[in-house]
Amino acid sequence: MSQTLVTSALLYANGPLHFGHIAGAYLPADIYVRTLRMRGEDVLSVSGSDDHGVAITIAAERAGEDYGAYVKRWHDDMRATFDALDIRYDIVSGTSTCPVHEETSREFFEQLLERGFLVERESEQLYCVHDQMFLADRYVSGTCYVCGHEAARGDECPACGTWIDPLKFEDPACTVCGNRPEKRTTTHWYLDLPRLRDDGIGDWIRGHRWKSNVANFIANLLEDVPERAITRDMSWGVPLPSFLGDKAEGKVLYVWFDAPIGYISFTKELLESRGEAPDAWERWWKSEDTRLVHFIGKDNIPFHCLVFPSMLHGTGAGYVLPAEVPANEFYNLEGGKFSTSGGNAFDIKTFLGTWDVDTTRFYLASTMPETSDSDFSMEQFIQIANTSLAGTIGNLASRVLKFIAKNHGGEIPPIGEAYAAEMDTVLLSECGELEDPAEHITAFRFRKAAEALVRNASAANVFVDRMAPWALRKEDPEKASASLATLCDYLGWISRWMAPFMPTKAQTLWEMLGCDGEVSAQPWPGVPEAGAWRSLPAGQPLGELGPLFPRVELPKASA
Ligand code: B3M
Ligand code: ZN
Repeated sequence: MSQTLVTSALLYANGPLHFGHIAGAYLPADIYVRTLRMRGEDVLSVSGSDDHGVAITIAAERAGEDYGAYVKRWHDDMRATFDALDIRYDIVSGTSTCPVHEETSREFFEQLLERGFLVERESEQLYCVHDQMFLADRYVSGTCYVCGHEAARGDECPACGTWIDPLKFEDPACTVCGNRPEKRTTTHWYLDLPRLRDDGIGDWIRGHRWKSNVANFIANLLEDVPERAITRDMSWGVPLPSFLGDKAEGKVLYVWFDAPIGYISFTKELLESRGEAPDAWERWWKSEDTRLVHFIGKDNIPFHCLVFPSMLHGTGAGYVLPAEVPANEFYNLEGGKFSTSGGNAFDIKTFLGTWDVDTTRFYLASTMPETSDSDFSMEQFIQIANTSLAGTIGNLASRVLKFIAKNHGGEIPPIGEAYAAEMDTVLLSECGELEDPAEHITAFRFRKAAEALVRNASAANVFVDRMAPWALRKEDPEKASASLATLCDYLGWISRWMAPFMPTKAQTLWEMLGCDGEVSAQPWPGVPEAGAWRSLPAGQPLGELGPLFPRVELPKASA
């Protein structure tokens, strides 16, 4: 039986989550997993924090905090944001705290070394005599030798995106003390990407069906793929295997080497915590039945479509390769980029103090940057909340349920055999085309899925207008009652369609209909088929009614 293993990018424990991350890699994963689960599929979902790397050590040093405490603070903040947004994973762990992460990462190193895919080299690196350390990545800065940008970092130029070789800087400076470093010899291990490409990963990449925006990105990647150093001279990270002896001393794995392995170590941690057998994780990671799906932002494409698959393949240990990498583009804040460091970001927890969580989730899903960059706009947020949610779904629920409360004693009216077929024909084929939102969700078209949900609800509003039960009640009470019973059943479908996007509101609607249990635990309904879709019994008492989606407006005086 097929099973789906879902991962969301491990966020650097170096700042808060913003809506760009959420719309990019976390909310789509959550909606996807909720949908698959309702469809009865076997799913495991994994995420957490990426705790290593120079960006983090530098920031912790500046904050005067020790690395572990600094990372924990941001890790906890990430969890709190997931909770606030109702984004759930089976496990949210961290690469510095997961008890099996070091061992798992070193095993990768050993397997790759053994199979000849790691190359050991002595090379010159920049060394700061003042701070007595080699200057990995961002510990050195200088003028970019490609574009002339003055604040290029040792790993990358923020202006032109070049992967920087810091030895080529004419004016290198230590980021910590500002002094000019000198060159010293040190040993590092390089991942032999050219060999891995020729060993089969190149063919796999060329033969794989990628999402179109991903395909464009990786088309050029293979041509002149370089060897990449996967070790660093620093103390924060995963220490190298001890059998390497002295030359490995004071070195750790490069953050981008150990981070994706976190997906595997977190899976092990989860299954162990559930009391499963020590090798239970292999049922997920080494099974032909697994569909591995990585939710990421576009800046992580090379690592998830080339480097990590190369590592998985290179171990020879039978790991699955990703089936889908639904990478999203960037999500901008009314035109500007969401950036934690640049300060141009909403604090999500503060935002949710004012605005409803499910409305926020729905808005983000409706504007997700699936195929091109998109914008978060407060004006559009209000508009979608008031038209799609309050105006369409909320209005439907309220006009139907209030009417029943008032005129039918608050109980679901009987359908009456005489009218059932006619009601089906009118609602299911004459009021608009109904679509199964899951068809879009499983194809990673979340915006279309959100539209389908609203369109399905609009069809019911058309049906209400056509039946006009308030008028029909006098001429043909039985037919009026049949139309209301039909609408109640249909609202039951809407609440199930809503559940992956808006779990709390879906549950509220479910309870308004007087239904028991969790709506998210109901089977996914698909689209209704005439004659075979009703389930609510006549006479079922409605639950407590209230506005499902109150209208919203921007505060008048916003300072
Ligand atoms: N931490 C980059 C990022 O947060 C990196 C992702 C790792 S995924 C294994 O965007
Ligand atoms: Zn220095």
